[in-house]
Amino acid sequence: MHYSPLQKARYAYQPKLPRTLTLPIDTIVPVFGEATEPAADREDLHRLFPGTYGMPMVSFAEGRNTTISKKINIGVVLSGGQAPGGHNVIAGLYDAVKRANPDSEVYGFLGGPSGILENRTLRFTDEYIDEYRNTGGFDIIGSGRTKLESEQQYAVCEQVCKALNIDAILIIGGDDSNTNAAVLAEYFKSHDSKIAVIGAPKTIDGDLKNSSIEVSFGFDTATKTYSELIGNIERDANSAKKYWHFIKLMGRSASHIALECALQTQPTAALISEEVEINKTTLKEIVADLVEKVVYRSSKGMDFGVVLVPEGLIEFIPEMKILIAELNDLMAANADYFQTMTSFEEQSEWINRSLSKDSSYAFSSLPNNIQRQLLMDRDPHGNVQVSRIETEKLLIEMVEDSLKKLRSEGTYTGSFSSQSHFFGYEGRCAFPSNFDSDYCYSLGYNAFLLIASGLTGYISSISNLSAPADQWQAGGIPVTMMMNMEQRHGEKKPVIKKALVELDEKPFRTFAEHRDQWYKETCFTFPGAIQYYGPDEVCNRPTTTLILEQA
Ligand code: FBP
Repeated sequence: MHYSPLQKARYAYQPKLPRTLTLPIDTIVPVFGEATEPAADREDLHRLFPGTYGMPMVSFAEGRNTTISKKINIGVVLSGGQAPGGHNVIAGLYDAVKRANPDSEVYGFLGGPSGILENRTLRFTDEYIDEYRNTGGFDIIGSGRTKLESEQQYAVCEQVCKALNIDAILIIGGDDSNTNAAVLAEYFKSHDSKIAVIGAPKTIDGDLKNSSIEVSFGFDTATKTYSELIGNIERDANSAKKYWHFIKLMGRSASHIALECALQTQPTAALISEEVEINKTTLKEIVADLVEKVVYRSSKGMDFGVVLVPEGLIEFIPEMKILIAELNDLMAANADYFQTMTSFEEQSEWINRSLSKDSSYAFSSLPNNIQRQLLMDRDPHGNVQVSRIETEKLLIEMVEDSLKKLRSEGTYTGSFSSQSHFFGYEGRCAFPSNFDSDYCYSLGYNAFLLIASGLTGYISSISNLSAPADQWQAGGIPVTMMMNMEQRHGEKKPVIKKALVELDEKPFRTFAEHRDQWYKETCFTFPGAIQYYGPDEVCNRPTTTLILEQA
């Protein structure tokens, strides 16, 4: 095996822990706070989670722990999209488990939640774990998007865990996976099974956060990676002064990634889906605004720029949201019939006939390639896969059309030459920043303490994250406290609320205060590559979003 010098150096990196977690493991004890309640839908949630509702918040403090060295076996699963730091959650868990009792074991379920259902596991050893410390990716055990959501699946999970003598499962996932983890915890409890379920907050999208979870892991590294690339493109744009770059950024729903990258790089323009939705901005209006910026800059001799486009934008534009919802329903209800249509012409003719008048108009006004992308396979939830819709190209095409008109009217004489980019996969498996290395290791270490404290239905929580790591607070949050009831596929379901960008909070307000200046002048900033070694302010700075939120 050949290792790059950075890989070797990262293997040797010792992640920082909150001060309490650096104590000898048998001198850390749980401290229970007040009973918790969710902000809404209390009756429904209490009825659905009789065994795990209302549990107290937990933190950890110094004290004699006489039970921590009990032998225990834990299974861990990675669920959903990759996020830098996942390997360290497992390394942190493993180190804590072995520190408490070297005879305890940690198993990895292979390929995501389906690894539990199919009983595919590996048993971690020191040598195996050491190959993955402080590295990006989820290849340590692989990930998958199978949902654990039926009683039948839960019964299989119980059988598999019993067969392997597994006492607890750590589910590392996003909002849906942690919701399902809480339902599984409740299932085990109500079936008198002693198997515990603990979650860890993962997703580069940054939309699993609330008053108790300050940020999901991976957001820090992914946004720094994209910002480096955006900064490089800005320098290129500013050097050649001949291209408008339209950059689509991952983030299936929320625009946290686009907003954070905008704060780090000060682009010419950045669209924020949540603002588009609140203002009910139509596609035409979005394009008109971009055209205004292109024309203004051109009049000042700046025929170049950088525009950030969040991946989920298309679903937040009012007429597109209705169109996509109609398409999802139509395609779900006529899945077999739809499969029989072999040509795109046949499909689009049938779609146009079956849609409402407004949606049919919206659909037919889109370029062919976008229409095709809207008809592609749905994800396991029946939703359109926004990462495969080339919104950045759609915007370029529409801006070009409008500029052509202006040119023919003689009101625009500049040149508009464009380049399109999509940054998503580039950032999901990067070497985790020091922040994500430390945060993830702490989340995993802390998850063991929750399990060893006999808890279930909790999410591992590390808070006070804008402070240096030794001042971070370790604890656990009952998942039911973060839930509410939402309509999902025609049914009311308990779910962890997805955190979208809040327009009245500091990160968005800071962006909104500056964006006019950013397009009127050229204010690009160049964050450069993630630094792992060097001065604190260069290597250990959290995201601007986190700093502004906690200022
Ligand atoms: P998670 O929510 O599972 O963390 O995944 C988020 C994400 O990275 C989105 O930003 C993106 O839309 C999606 O995954 C892409 O999924 P896939 O890896 O299946 O192409």
